[in-house]
Amino acid sequence: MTMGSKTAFITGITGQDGAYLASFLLSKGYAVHGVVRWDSYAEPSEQAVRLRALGLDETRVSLHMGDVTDAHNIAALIKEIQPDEIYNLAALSQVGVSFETPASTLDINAKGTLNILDAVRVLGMERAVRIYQASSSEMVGRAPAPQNEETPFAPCSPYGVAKLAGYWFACNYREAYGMHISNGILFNHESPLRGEDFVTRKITKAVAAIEAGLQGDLHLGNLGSMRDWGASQDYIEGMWLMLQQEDADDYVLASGEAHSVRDFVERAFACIGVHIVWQGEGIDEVGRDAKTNEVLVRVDPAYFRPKDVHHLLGDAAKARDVLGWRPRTDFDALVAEMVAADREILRRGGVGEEKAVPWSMAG
Ligand code: NAP
Ligand code: F7E
Repeated sequence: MTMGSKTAFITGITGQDGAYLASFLLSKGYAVHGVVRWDSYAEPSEQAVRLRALGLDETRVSLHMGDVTDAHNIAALIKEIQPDEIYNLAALSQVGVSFETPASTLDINAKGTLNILDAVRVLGMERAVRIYQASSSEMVGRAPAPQNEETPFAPCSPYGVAKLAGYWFACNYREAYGMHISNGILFNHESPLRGEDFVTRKITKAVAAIEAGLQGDLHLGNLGSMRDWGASQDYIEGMWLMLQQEDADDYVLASGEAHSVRDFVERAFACIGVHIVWQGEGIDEVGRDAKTNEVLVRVDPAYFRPKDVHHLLGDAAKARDVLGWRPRTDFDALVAEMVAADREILRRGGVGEEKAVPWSMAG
């Protein structure tokens, strides 16, 4: 396989996975292009904070103004960039928020996907481009664990429903037009660059703030929820591997281990030497510091979702056998990395968006 002359186009390049993927593809010699949405911040590249955290600026990645919900814009960009590979990572990715904004979630996660696939078809680039579609374990939703590529879909949120539409568009365009499109059915994956309102980052940020005396306690929703958490840096390599196969296909990427939110809290506090003991039930449950008896974790119904997925546990045997993909980071290492990164941010005095990036932990 010849490297060095390929061009990749990443939607969602300013997100967690997009930043790590851009960095990974650059290390493989790709020319990397991405879409950045207009926003009202003073600096045009304000959203590129994660890219900058990995040492990537506009001399290394080409950023184009755009939006996946705008079919004309996306077609024009694909025509201009002439990518060999497209990674469609753009999404409204916060499941809880998707209950508040179901229509725009559908526009971005489903119609946005269709816009990309159809642009490639209309431009006559069906044979020239390989496409990765960021599908999700939220599509299997309430199906019993463990889940794999054969598990019947049962989404539980507007996010899951919209992702499922995107998944089916990808399958349909692959079958109807012979396009090389692969769905990655990815289970939760995290990192120091994770958005701060996902439960893992919310916990690790709070642990660092509580240790520094900047926060009293941590309010969470469903503590019993089970997730299969892996590391973003491992999963983006699986995305790339899917596009290097002769034939397009769909693959689960997962760690194969499930932990509860409660487990994550315990592990994160353990990183700062605090042992959490749980008391009470339901909304009265609290997590106390075993040594001081201080309440550090409380349940807040404000964080309950209208419907939640309770138990995600992925079986990534197909990715292991066909792609040779294996996660390298285990649960304890992931939590430790995220807590260390959030402690480092505070050590450097970071409080605002710009500083809320673990510069020293990245890359
Ligand atoms: P993320 O950090 O939330 O990033 C989402 C990206 O999508 C951001 O760059 C965002 O841009 C961009 N975006 C949103 N709406 C857009 C639009 N209309 N046009 C163009 N770009 C738009 O998500 P992530 O964790 O990196 O996840 C990457 C993808 O994998 C997403 O599709 C997500 O749904 C999917 N996924 C994630 C996980 C996970 O556990 N992380 C698991 C399964 C699937 P702004 O910076 O402008 O907001
Ligand atoms: O929630 C519970 C919450 O928001 C995990 C996205 O990347 O992975 C992610 O979706 C669990 C849920 O991620 C809080 O109810 C408790 O059961 O971190 P999360 P998610 O919903 O699993 C999938 C695979 C994706 O595709 C998505 O894009 O934790 N939980 N208390 C809480 N969750 C949040 N956010 N905040 C809390 O306070």
